Amino acid sequence: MSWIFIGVILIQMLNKNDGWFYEEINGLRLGFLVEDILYHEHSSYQEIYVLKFKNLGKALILDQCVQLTERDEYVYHELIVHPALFTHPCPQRVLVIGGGDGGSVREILKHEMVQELDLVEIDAEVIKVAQRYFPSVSNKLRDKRVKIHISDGRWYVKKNRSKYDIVIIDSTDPVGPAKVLYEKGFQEDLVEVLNEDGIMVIQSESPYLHEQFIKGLCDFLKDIYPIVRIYVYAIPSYPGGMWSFILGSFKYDPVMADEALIEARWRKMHTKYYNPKVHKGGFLSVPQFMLKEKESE
Ligand code: SPD
Repeated sequence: MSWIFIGVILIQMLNKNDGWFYEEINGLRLGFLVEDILYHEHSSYQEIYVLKFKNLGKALILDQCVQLTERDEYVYHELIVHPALFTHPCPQRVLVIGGGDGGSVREILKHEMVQELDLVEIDAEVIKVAQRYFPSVSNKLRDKRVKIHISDGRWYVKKNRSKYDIVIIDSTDPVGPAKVLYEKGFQEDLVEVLNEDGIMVIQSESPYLHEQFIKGLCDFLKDIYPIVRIYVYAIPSYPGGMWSFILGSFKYDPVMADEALIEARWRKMHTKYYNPKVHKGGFLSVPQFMLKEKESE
């Protein structure tokens, strides 16, 4: 894209929004001061922006929703990956659905036990953009353990016959092409690609803005997995500032995981947010309003 064109968009954006990018959701507006527009395209699936925000660095925006900023992406990516991978005693085969920016892949490959990692991303453009603008996030996509499949996660899961220890749903919000990933039918299909002691993690939106959505998701996941745990964390660039993940497991409970064993494995890697105390604390400090028992009182 030419610099003149980028300049025109920037001027239009500045005029329209006073130089701010706003993400709007359920009556709430989260604003980011834009320093530069680095990329803008419509792929076959979505509108893609790379913006430079003041203080937060470059940001990847898909269909007007911030997916990551350089400043705080590690919070999301460490927490979508490590609680599950440390709960499983020997995670060797991992499947990521979505996650074309490579952040989850980078975190998964910190685990020496992982031998094969399949990444199923529907939109090849996301991978290209991440490799061009976010090298610190996408830098492990070319690792020899990683196999990239440009495909719809739903069809990949239906057709695939091999089994995984861990499946991570690192997708966009539950609208458009990603909506199906949050439906019961897809989650039931996932069981077929998980080992008997497998673990699934899915990004699950804002506890404040999507309370009913989270409850619905937890309810049907409980029909599928004997162990379902939600955990929350703070991330400044997502609306509401608090975000959540849900973990479903057939055998291993993250709350019961041996802290000394986690500690021994974790000592061999570098993380900025996750540590063994965060692991336990995340699952044990779920706000009361999110607990089903309270709701039914
Ligand atoms: N509303 C933002 C939800 C973001 C979920 N996906 C982030 C993808 C980062 N790999």
